[in-house]
Amino acid sequence: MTSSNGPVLLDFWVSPFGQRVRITMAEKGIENEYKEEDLFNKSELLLKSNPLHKKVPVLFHDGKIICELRLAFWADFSSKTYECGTRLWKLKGEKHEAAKTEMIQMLKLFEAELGDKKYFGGDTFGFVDVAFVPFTS
Ligand SMILES: N[C@@H](CCC(=O)N[C@@H](CS)C(=O)NCC(=O)O)C(=O)O
Repeated sequence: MTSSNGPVLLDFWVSPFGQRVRITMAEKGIENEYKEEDLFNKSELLLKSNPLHKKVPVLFHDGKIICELRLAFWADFSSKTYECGTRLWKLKGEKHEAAKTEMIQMLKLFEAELGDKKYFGGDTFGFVDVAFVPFTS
């Protein structure tokens, strides 16, 4: 997604969330390329790398995309499938149909996030897999 070898931070200068990342990187002495995002005209890079929230900061490193405290976010999102699934089996008619549409959208987001990877974190079974797998039943 980016051509740089080192970490690349996609951010907006005044973002407090971005500043956390910048302060941490500075404290740890990690050099990175900085890309300023225009939040009023969001880039393809932002839309593709954080498709659900479309927010900065996004950190790219070693082919990985890190945003929204990503693993915690996906673990939390997996719990939301339960709430939606509950509506699926409890409700009828239009509300059932709405829950069905929502569930399909959620699963598509999971599918896009998993991509060709074996597990959510890459090659090893991890936190998000443990969080999500029980809900597939
Ligand atoms: N939970 C996110 C929050 C990030 C966030 O809210 N970023 C704001 C900038 S400070 C943003 O990108 N807003 C764009 C929008 O709301 O469209 C994180 O921890 O990174």
